[in-house]
Amino acid sequence: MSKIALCGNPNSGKTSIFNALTGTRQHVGNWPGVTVEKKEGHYTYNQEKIKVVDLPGTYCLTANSIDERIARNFIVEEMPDTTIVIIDQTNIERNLYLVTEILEMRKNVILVFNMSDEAEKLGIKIDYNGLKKEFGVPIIKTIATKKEGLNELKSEIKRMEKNIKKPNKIEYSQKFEIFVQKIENELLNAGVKKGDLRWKTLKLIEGDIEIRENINSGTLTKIDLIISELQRAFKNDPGIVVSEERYKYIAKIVKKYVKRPKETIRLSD
Ligand code: GDP
Ligand code: K
Ligand code: MG
Repeated sequence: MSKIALCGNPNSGKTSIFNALTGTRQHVGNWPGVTVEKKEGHYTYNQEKIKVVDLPGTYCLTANSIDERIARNFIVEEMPDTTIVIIDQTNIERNLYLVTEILEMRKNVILVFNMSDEAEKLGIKIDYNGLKKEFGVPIIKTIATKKEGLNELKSEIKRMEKNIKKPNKIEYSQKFEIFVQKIENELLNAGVKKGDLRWKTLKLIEGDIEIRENINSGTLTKIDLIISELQRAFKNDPGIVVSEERYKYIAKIVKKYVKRPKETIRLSD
């Protein structure tokens, strides 16, 4: 049975998508050891059973809160066959932050651009084909509350299963990438899997305690030296540097692929 995970910002429409996919075939429990609600369900497509897990809503995937840790550990450890990110198109910059993190972590990602009705009302126009090429992952437009786009989503999930695909690499500034490269080399020497190098490097720059715990102290010492170099070069807290790099990238692609009336831009400021 293949397994898919739904993640996204709070209020992006995750639960609505989950309900639309699974209907009444769902089970609500708790994540092990914590009182955070865990929703699982399934649906059948072409006689195949697909398991769906609704992850806690998060804006990013640091180890700072229980919700973020649950979502991240599920994505990293349980390795869903497909990871679906639900995006509220009326709040695209903030929603794309999580997208950059997921794209760095996982193969087989589908982006669901939800709230298409609200976006249309606000006059937001998105070049979905452009974004699809930029990210190298499928994009499905939905109105979860009306079940619009759900069949397309199911068929894309099916297609993904047979066609494992890595998203395109997100390139940050050259100045920043030099440090990323150096840390990736240290992690590679320490035996970290190739597919984990980039996201673990960014997490280490953010100071992520859980990732640090799993790296030998010799390697950590070398990495910490590179991070202090970075701090000096950017004259800023390394965690802030990472989020600024992500937002600079997001601003660049939003400028390229999203058109909004001026009033909408002012409202979301
Ligand atoms: P979650 O926090 O990500 O699980 O989001 P929910 O599924 O609970 O949705 C948040 C709110 O947005 C609810 O009031 C939903 O009814 C509403 N909603 C979800 N999807 C859509 C959509 O496509 N269009 C509109 N207009 N509302 C939606
Ligand atoms: K709403
Ligand atoms: Mg929910």
